[in-house]
Amino acid sequence: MSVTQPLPRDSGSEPGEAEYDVVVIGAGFSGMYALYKLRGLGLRLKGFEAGDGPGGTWYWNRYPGARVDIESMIYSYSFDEALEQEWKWPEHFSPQPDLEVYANYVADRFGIRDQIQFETTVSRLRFDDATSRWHIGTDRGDEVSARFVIAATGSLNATNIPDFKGAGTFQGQWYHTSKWPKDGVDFGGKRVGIIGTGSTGIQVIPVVAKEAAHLTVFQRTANFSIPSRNRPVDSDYERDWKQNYRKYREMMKSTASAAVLLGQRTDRSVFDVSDEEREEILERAWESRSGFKFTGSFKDIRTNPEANEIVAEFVRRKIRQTVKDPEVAELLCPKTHPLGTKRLCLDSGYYETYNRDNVKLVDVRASPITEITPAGLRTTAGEYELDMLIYATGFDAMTGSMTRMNVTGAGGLRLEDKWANGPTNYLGFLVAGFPNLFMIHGPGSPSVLAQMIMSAEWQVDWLYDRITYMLARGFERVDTTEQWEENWGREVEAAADATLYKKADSWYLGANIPGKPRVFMVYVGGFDNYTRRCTEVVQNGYEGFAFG
Ligand code: NA7
Repeated sequence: MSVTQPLPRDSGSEPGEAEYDVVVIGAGFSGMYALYKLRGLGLRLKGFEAGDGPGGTWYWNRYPGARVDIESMIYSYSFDEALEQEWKWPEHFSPQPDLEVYANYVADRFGIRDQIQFETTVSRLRFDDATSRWHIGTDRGDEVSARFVIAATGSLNATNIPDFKGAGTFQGQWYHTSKWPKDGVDFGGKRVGIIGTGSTGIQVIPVVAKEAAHLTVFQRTANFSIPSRNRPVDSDYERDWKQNYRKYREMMKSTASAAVLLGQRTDRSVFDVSDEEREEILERAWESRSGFKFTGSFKDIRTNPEANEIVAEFVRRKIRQTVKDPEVAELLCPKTHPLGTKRLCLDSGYYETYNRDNVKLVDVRASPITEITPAGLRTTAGEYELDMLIYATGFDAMTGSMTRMNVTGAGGLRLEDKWANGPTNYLGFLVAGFPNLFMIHGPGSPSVLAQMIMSAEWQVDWLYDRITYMLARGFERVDTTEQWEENWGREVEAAADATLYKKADSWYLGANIPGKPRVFMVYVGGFDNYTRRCTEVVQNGYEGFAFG
């Protein structure tokens, strides 16, 4: 599409500032695609990325065992057919290095790398009401201005390191999984401690256990995990995908997860079948090689507590069968939240790891961590001596990457203040009082609950159309109102209320960060419904948008 009215040059930048039309923050899969797509508008684009390479999540999370939990033929870009055909994924569920290689390949293949300034963290964003421009400062002293800012900053980017007493006193090595050293870490001969048994902990624990002299796992909440049954991609499977990519991508768009293809939405209830039949269905799903399809076995797993409990008990039986020590097995059986209300984990030999002689599981729910000591870690039950401590303690999810940028909107409104009681926005894209600032995978969007590459492509395409619309009509700014934020907030809340999600103290709710407001931050109504709603509001004459 051609732009009829290019943005005027000299449009309100301050002296010394480099002037752009669009600044994209973050060079993960969303940010890279935004830079690629918006090129078509002939605008002056600039990308900033804190890392020294592209990939976002798959740049930062280079801990051993890091692996995507959606099949790679699905979890990959769809915007370029030649890319789909020429790329070869070695494994069904790609490990981090393969995803990083892919990100680098895409950055070079499409000339995106040159648009990005790496090793640069955006530290300040200020909107100027008079000129409708954003002024952007970085930790390297850059001062630039832009009409539009696209925050492709990731849902899980701001690390959470719990504020344990004595944390600075530890004499050994320590790491957070999402800021893992590029040169790797040698666990040989070490007594390692890992705090956290979320998706990350469950991936890193089996690998560390094999290499370390001893591993102590500090578990506060047992999580549900199912075997990924990862394997090399075989040629028949690959051929089928490559021959049918267009059809499959279209099918993905009409699903809740933008991912799973066949048989995803079933009408079958847990209670529609006999006990034997149910066991057989679950057993097949457990043995199958399709990851999250396990929770798609019945329609009511996510919504009905009794149905959920029956399936949860199936998983607990599997844990008890796998883990030889009954006490350890019982500790590993999740009992604090329904299955799937925290991210279901896909593992490679997680439960089996607890059968090793060099692995100890410590229950820090019963005996909480009281302090980090020079020699290790102390709980109310005693001290554990360690040479190395790994924090697999997650993220200040959804909001942290935004608020840590010091964002000031119209009239001096600070995003941190605006979101003091939880993030508000319209459609996950726009925050009232912060014109021309667009979020990809923002709070209130499907973000982590839909396949994030397709979801990002869809959101960027949608933004492209909105920016095109504005340029064609000479609009300089777009904002929304608190009323529309409230309306959207109610839709997000209602979607969550229709499920069991709120029954878990998850990061979806901000419950993992002490003091963070308890607001459900992910739109769980499904990618299909989300995209339909976003399309509808445009068709209804741009409901909720204030152009100026
Ligand atoms: P998660 O899922 O937030 O897991 C963090 C883990 O760290 C979890 O087991 C927490 O226990 C534990 N944790 C956090 N703080 C503490 C303290 N203070 N004491 C003890 N244990 C603690 O992060 P991940 O990185 O594993 O996964 C994030 C997402 O990445 C995942 O959902 C996928 O979408 C991919 P808790 O459960 O809070 O009791």
